[in-house]
Amino acid sequence: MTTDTPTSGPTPAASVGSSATVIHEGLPTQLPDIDPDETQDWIDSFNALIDERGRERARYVMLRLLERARQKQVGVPALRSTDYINTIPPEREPWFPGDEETERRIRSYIRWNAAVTVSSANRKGLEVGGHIATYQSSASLYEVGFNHFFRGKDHPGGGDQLFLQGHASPGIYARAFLEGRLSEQQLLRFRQEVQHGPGAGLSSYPHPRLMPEFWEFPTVSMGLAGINSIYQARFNRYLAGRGIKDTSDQRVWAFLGDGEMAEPESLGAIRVAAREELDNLTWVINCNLQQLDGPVTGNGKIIQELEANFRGAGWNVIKVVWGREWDALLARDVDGVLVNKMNSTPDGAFQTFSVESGAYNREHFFGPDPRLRAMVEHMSDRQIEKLPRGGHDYRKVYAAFDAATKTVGQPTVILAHTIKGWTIDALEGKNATHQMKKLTKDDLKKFRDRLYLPISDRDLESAYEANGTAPFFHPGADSPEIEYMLERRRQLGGSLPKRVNRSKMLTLPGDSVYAELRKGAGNHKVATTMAAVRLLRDWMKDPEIGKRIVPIAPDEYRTFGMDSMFPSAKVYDPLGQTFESVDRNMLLQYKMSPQGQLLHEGISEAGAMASAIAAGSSYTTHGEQMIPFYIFYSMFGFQRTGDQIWAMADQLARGFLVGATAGRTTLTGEGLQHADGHSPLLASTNPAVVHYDPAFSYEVAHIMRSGLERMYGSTEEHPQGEDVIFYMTVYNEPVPQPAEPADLDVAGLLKGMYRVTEVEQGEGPRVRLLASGVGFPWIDEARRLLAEDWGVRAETWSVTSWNELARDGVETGKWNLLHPDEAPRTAYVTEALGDDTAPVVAVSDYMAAVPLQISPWVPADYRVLGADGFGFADTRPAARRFFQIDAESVVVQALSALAESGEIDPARVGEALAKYRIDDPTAVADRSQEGGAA
Ligand SMILES: Cc1ncc(C[n+]2csc(CCOP(=O)(O)OP(=O)(O)O)c2C)c(N)n1
Ligand SMILES: [Mg+2]
Repeated sequence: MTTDTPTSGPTPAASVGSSATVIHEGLPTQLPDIDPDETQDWIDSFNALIDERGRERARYVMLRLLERARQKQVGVPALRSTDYINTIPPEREPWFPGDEETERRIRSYIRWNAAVTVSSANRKGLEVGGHIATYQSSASLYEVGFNHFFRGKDHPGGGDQLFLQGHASPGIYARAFLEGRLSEQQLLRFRQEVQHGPGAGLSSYPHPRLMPEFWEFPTVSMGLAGINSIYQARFNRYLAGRGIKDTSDQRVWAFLGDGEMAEPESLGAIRVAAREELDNLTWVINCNLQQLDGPVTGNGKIIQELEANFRGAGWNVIKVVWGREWDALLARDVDGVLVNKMNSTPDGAFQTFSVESGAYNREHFFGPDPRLRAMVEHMSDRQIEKLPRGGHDYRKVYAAFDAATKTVGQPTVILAHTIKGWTIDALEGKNATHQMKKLTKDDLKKFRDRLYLPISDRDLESAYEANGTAPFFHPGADSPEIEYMLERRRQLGGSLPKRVNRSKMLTLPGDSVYAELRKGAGNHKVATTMAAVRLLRDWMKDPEIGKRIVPIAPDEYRTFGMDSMFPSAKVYDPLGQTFESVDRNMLLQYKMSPQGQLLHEGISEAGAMASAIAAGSSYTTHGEQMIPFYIFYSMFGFQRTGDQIWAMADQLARGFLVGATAGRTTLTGEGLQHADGHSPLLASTNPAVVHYDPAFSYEVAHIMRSGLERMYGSTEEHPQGEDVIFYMTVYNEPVPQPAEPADLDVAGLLKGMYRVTEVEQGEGPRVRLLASGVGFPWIDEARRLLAEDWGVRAETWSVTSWNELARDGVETGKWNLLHPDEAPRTAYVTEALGDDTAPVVAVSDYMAAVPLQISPWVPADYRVLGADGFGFADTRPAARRFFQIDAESVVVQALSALAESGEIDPARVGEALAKYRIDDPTAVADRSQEGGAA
């Protein structure tokens, strides 16, 4: 339990691990009253207290009783919200070990340089935007962290992990400038990452991909820092549980905005952090009561609302609402009028009070109640105006951070009340701060005065005339301030943020592990999902990489045939298994363990993605290569968590995303919401994602092997592995699995297409049929029908990746554009299909746009069939007939192409249509299917 926060946290009886954990708001009234007279005495005396001393006093006594009950370990339910005051009372604040005045000066320099960075990025003719006000509200929060708490990469414990508010980046750059990590020129090139050459500019927000030695965690998509930080902290525990790394002395810090808390991903996983007792996690929410264009909850109180949410979820909550100047006032508040005013003033009003004068505050905040007015009679208007919010009081913030790091058994959230744009008069508390990106000469002068900076009017004006901005300020590398801040960072393990890659590459398994899949399945039909899981299981037995694999699934392990891993690999749970499982007598019983390898995420694709990101970036965040293998319903991958996959790419995380039950017609019976006809297209939009859609188990083997080699192996071009993510779509439909052909074109397979069957010798028209994934059997059948019924010879191609083929085409075009004097290159599709003129018909279980991606490079008549439109529930044959993607539809499409080119009599197309009735799904009503259940 917390030592410094007497009014926070659940009661000891409700601590995790005890049976009372599940009681959230229980009242003991259902217990039989064993002494009604005694109970009545207590109630009577409480009534008397209210009658004689009033409700305020009664409330006070009740709160004291609750506090006492907690101290005495009586399990009363926790309060969900407390008064609108600091959680840590002044008498419990710890000694502050720093030099407050030096740290104030450092903060001033950083504030100044941060604002000038943004302002100069908006000088005339450049105008690339930026946020000024956010960092000004959170400067104290960050600086307490940097000077006293955040441990760097060289700290013996391994260092802390920082998720920073993305649009506070100017402040983080400004600190790095003072520390000598960034130059003035780089600050001037904020948000200009290309025009000055590679690496010369600074990225707008924390983008590890763009600044790979600086930023570690991308955060600016609101909400993702919340959920990702929780799963990062959990993954740190997992690494320790698995015996891979001691992470016990590492802390995850996440800085978030109060507006950002409205994103479902912000609050959606907080119960996970509480349930798993993540006391290695601290959130700092910068409660400036504003988002971009207005108040967060003008009529409400965001700090109170968040407090209730977090307390209800089981977090330790520390509110830092008021600066020290309020302490004396609160100490005199014997009637509770001040607290009452604080409790009942809505955020919108506080925002107004923050921009108005002392006189206005005296009149409207203190004024209406004579007792309140009297409380500030001794103060000048100026003093009243200067009464600060808690998040700007360095010592109060220090006390909160200190308490957070000493809290055991719970994650902590610090709710810091701040003012947006604090210290810049032109911005403070205004709704339109986001629009103001540039400071005028006057604004800058006032700002300088407020920060007590030794910059002369002349210097300021001449810089302004020269480039529309102010000069940066650096006190000199040997100034006491810089020496102080550098010394603090040395003590704490080096500068932050910083990204390092200290991992060792892995020795990867050799041929033998792939032999099984390459053998095929003889007469059996096997789904590609089963093939992938089979190989995964064999990988997990490998002495080198086995323990580094992190299987992840949101609830669906059984669906994907992975329940066989339960008894051996076990499900990770920090508490182990405290109960006898219902299936304990079964072979494949559910088994939990603190050393468990499987991450079983509940029904949270967002949580599963956050785990995949943590595992996939472990090579850099922990120096330990881990291999996430995240398997999910393909519909709920890119469609639902695409933004997280984008962040995964930004974080340079690697790993396998496996869209199982892929396709619009394979997941028979599930229908519209489940039937994925487009995830390859969504995947194509992420530049780091390499998508494959294998048809055969031997293709699965080559693709998974290539993924391992590219991401976890060392090559000349990528000695530390490639920053890509493998996305593989696999199906639950059993299909024939031929053995790998002896002369398999592996290079073609990995580039995206290779020929499976050659056209037969002989006379007559020819077509070429292309299919991916589960569509291959359709073209195989079409080939037979074309030959038997229509005398048309067809060759078949397996397209393993429409996306990679299209990318190659685009890149080839660009290369040719830039090299007019050299022999033009040929796109791989064009090269593979050669100068043959036979028409090409493509089909897949996705919308037509997926195969259409390659059309510019197909050197012949190109026809595409696709599953366009919403899915529905029915058998596979019915669905395929409905979309016109089955074998018969391929035949009609092929004939139609041949008729148009004059190769066959056009009447034959009508004949085929009449024969197959491809426009009529009822024609397949009695056709059976196998292996339907998902
Ligand atoms: C998902 C997403 N939506 C919108 C934005 C645009 N955006 C950037 S900052 C911001 C306001 C953030 O407000 P808050 O979280 O309160 O942070 P503050 O600047 O007040 O500290 C918004 C909406 C974004 N970055 N991400
Ligand atoms: Mg805000």
